Amino acid sequence: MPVNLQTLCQEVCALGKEVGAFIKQERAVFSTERVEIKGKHDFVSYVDKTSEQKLVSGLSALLPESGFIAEEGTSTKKGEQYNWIIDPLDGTTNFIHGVPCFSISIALMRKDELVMGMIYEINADECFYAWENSKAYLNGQEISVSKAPTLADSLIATGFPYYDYNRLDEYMEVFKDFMRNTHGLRRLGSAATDLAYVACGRFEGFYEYSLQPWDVAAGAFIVQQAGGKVTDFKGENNFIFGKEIVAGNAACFNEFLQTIQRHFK
Ligand code: 2AM
Ligand code: CA
Repeated sequence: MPVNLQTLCQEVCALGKEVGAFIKQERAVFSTERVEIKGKHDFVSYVDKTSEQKLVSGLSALLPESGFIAEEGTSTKKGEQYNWIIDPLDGTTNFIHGVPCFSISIALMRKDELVMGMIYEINADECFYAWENSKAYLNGQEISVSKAPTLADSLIATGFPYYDYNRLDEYMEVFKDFMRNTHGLRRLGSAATDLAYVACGRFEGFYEYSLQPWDVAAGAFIVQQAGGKVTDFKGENNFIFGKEIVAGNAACFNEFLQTIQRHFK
């Protein structure tokens, strides 16, 4: 039977909100003693892992033949046609410190193509989503990227490098350039939320390197469906697995990308 992506997307939103309620409830009783260290600056807790288990079991029930690319490795099942790319908690450092910006991010790929994205920002109860050939939505309202025509009219989001410091000098040059020539920069600490904010026009652009597929897949798709553009730093399409992403509104995307390329050679 063909998959009805619109219905599936509604079910994914409901699942995201349900797991989001669990994360919110755990945040209220969370203690930093429960944090495990995956690597330098790399934290995870039972909240990330339990949330991922809930998502994997819920998504498997919705689409039994599907496989997973999931941050905490709950399932490594590969789907022949459909694979979910999921981050059960994007913005773990914020979660641990009680800073209210963290999201659940779920994308669906059919073969090599993104066909659905859902980001649920838990604190503001904001659910961003889109499916193949749809518009993009925030809590039932259609959204679109901003129409700001130039970088000078733009608010730009980024994430700071947390490893691969070899590229830090280039990163800082881009940062200085945007500091001088835009409305300013923001660093929320959740790439999924940054991308959702580009999709609904709060930010004109977002760029970061060293991100993983589960940080960006859903958000990149929602930005595209909201009329925005997404590439890697070369201006090409390898932004899900290529660990570099530039996303922005259509109007000033070229200026945005050129600024990044001037420094990241
Ligand atoms: P995470 O919270 O799921 O780990 C912020 O720059 C982005 O980078 C977030 O989407 C965050 O996702 C990701 N990230 C991954 N590992 C990180 C780390 N060790 N420190 C900061 N951000 C990290
Ligand atoms: Ca995560």
